[in-house]
Amino acid sequence: MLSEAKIQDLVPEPDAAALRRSIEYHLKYTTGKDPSAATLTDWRLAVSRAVRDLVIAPWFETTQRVYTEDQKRVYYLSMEFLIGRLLEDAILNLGLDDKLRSIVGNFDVDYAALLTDEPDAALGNGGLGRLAACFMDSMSTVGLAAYGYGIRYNHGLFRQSFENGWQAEEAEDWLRQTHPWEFERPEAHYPIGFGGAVSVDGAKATWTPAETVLAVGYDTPVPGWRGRWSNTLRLWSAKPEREFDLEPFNRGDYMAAAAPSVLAETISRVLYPDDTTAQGKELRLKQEYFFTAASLADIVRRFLAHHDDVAKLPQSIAIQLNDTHPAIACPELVRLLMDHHGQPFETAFEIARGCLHYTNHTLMPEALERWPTDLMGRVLPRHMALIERIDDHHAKSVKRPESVKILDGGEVRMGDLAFIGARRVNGVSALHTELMKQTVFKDLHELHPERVVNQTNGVTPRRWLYNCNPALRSLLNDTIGETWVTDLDRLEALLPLADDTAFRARFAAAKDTNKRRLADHLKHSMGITLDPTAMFDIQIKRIHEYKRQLMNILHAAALWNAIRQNPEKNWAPRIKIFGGKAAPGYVMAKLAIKLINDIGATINKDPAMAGRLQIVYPPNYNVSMAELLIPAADLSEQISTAGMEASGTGNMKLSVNGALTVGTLDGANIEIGEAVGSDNIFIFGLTAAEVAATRAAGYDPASHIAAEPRLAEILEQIASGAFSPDDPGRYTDLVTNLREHDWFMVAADFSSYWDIQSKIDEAWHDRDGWHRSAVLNTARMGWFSSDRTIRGYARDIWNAGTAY
Ligand code: F58
Repeated sequence: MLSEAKIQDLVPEPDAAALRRSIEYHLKYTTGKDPSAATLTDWRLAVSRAVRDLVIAPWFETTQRVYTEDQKRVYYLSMEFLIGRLLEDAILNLGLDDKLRSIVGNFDVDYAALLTDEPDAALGNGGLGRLAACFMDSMSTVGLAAYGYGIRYNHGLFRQSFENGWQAEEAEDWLRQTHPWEFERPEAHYPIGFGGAVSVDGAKATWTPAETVLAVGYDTPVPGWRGRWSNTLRLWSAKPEREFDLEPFNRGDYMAAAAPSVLAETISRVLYPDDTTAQGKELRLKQEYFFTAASLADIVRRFLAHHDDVAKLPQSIAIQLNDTHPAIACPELVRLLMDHHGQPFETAFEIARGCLHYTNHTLMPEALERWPTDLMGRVLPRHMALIERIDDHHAKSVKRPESVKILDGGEVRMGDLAFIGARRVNGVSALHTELMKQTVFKDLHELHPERVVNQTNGVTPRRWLYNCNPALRSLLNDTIGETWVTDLDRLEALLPLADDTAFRARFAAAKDTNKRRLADHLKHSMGITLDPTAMFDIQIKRIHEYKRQLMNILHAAALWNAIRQNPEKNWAPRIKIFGGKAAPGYVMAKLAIKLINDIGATINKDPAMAGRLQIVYPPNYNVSMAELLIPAADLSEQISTAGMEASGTGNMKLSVNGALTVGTLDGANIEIGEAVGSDNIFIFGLTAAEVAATRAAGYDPASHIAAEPRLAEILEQIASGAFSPDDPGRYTDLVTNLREHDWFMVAADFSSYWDIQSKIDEAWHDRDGWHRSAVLNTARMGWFSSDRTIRGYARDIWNAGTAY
C-alpha cells in the first residue's frame, strides 16, 4: 500500500506559479501559439497538457510496481467506452479546481467556457459503454492492476438534432481537434488478418489471411482518486500495412493508390449506433475481431515478456468480456495457444477458459449476437473451424440437451460461445442474474451451476456526485467530511440529518442551485424558460420501446386533459424533461421522439398549462448533458417493462443525487428500493413474473384500455391527429399497435402509473416530507458505488488484489 507521504511525492501539489508556467510552456512549445493569438481551444489544450503532466509520475510508478511485483492483471475488453469529458474530471480528481480557476482567469480566459470547450469522447451508445468508463475509474481508485481495451473510433455516437420534431443524425467528430489525453504507441502494433485460407498439416494448422490491417495502440492514463494509482486505457486504431500504392499513382489512378488506407481505416472509423439489435454486418464482425485479436496479442506478449509457460496464464491474468462483442476471444486465444505456442486443443481450451469471463447485459433475444456461419467462415476461417471444435468438445464433455449448442441453424450463437468459453458468467443486477438462469441460459446453467454469478452494477461517485454536483458536494464535505468520495457507504452518516430541519433546508437549497443551473443552460442553448420551483420530472436514456418513454408522454397528455378538466385543483407544477437518442434505423423509437415533440408543442403552447405542465426535450443527450440534468432532477423515471431492463445505472446516478424514483420492479430498481426503503421510492406496475404470466395467458391490451378512460381518450386524440394536424395519420400504426399488440404492456401498466403519479403529486406538496425522502435517497445509496462492484468482481471473478 502507498503511504500518504508517497502519494504526495507522486502528485506533488504544484504551486500556482509552477502550474502557470507549465500552461504557458505548453501553449508556446506544444501548441506553438503566442498567447495573444491563442484561441479558447489552444488554451484548453495547454491546460489539459499541464494537468496531464501531473498524472504521468503515478502512471509510471503503477506500471512499474505491477510489473516488479508481478501482480495479477485484469483486462477489460469492451467495444464501447462512453467517457465524456476528461479535463474537469482530472482537475477535480487532483484537487486543482480553485488554483486553475484563478490562473486561467488571470490569463483573461473564461474558465467555465474552457472546460466545456472539450468535446465528449462518446465512444459508446449507452449503459454498457458508460459502465465500462465507470469501471475504469473505479479500478484505478481501488488500486487494481487493470487495462481497458477498446476501439479508437474516429467518429463516436452521432450528434442528434430535431428537424420539425423528428430526430436527425449527423456524424460526430471528436478527433477533429487534437485529443490531448492520449499517447500514440506506434511500437504497439499488431497485424490483424481477415479471410484467406487454412492449410492443415497433421495436427498443425496454418492460417494465411487474404487481407491484413495494423492495429495501433493509443494509451490514455486513467488516474484513480487523487492520482494515487493509474491504469491504462488502450484503444486500437486501424491502419493500413502499406499507406499507399505507388504503381496506380504513377498511372494517375489516385483513388486506387489510396485504396489500402481507405479499406483498413474503415474498421475503426465509426461506432455502430445500434444499442440493441445485433445486425449481422460484416464490418461489425471485423471490428469485434480487430480489437479482440489486437488486445489478446498484446496480453500474451506482455505475459511472455516475463513468463515462459503459457499454461500459467490463468494465474497471471483475468480477461473480462463486456457482453459478447469480444466473445471471439475464446477461439482466438485457443488459436494463439495452438498455432503459435504448440498446445494441443484440449489444453489450449482449458487455459483460455481459465482466463475468460463474460458479462451479459441483456436478455432480449434480438440483442443476442448471432453470426451466419458462412460469414464467420469467410471472414475468420480458422476461428470457424475452432468454434466447431469447441462445440463438439463441449458436447462430448457434458451430457447436454439438444437445445444447448453454439452452432444452430447456420448461425454461431455468441452468447453460448461466451458462456461455454468462460470461467464465470455474470448478470448485472440480482433480478437479471436470476432471469438469466431461468431463461436464456437455463440449460447451460443446469450443466454448469457454479458458473453464473451476480455483480450488481454501480456508478463512480467521482463523476456522478463529486464532480457533477458541486452544491451537494460542498454540503456533504462540510457535514460529514470528504471520505465518502472513495467510501460511499459513509453517506449513511446523513441518516439522522434527514430529520434535521436546518440540514434539509441546505439539502433543498443545493437542489435548487442545480435546477437553476440547468434552467440557465436551457435558456442559453434552447431559448426556453423553466420555473426552477416546479418539479423536474426526468427520463434520460436511449429511446427504446421497452424503456417506455411512450408511457411517460401518454401520462403527460392525460395530465393535460385532466388539468384542463379541473383547472382549480392544486396540481403539482411539473416539467417533464426527456433526453435520449434513438438508433438511426429504429423506426418506432424515432416515432416516439416525434410524438414527444408533438405532444410537447401542444402542451407548451396552451396558456392554461403555464405554471402547471411543460415538456422539454433538449437534443443530443450525452454524458455532459447528463452531468447537468442528474443533479437537477426531483423525480427519476425508471419505468421499463418488468424483466427487460437488465440493471440500469441512470437510476443509481439520479437517486444518489437526491431524486426520488418512480419505477417498476425491474433491474436494479428492486435493489434501490430495498436500500432506500419503500417510503422513499414510488413503485408501480406488473412484476417480471406477472408480465410473463400475462403474456402466457394471452394479453389483451384492448380490455385494459376500455377499463381506463384516460388512456382511451388520449389514444383517441392521438389517432385522430389532435397532436399532428399537419399529418393526422402519423400515429395510426402506433395507436393500432398499442390497442392490438402492446408487447411492452403500456396499457396493462397505465392505470397503476397514473395512480402512482397522483401520489407523487400529493407527496410533492409535502415539501418537508419530499426533502426528507431525498436526503434518505442520497444517504442510503452508498452501496451503488462502482468501487463496490469492482471489489465484487475482483473477489468473486478475477481473484485479483486491490491496493486500497
Ligand atoms: C445496458 N445495455 C442495459 N447495451 O440495457 C442496462 O440495463 C445496463 O444497466 C447496462 O447495459 C450496463 O450493464 C446496453 O447498454 C448496449 O448498448 C449494447 C450495445 C451494442 C449492441 C447491443 C446492445
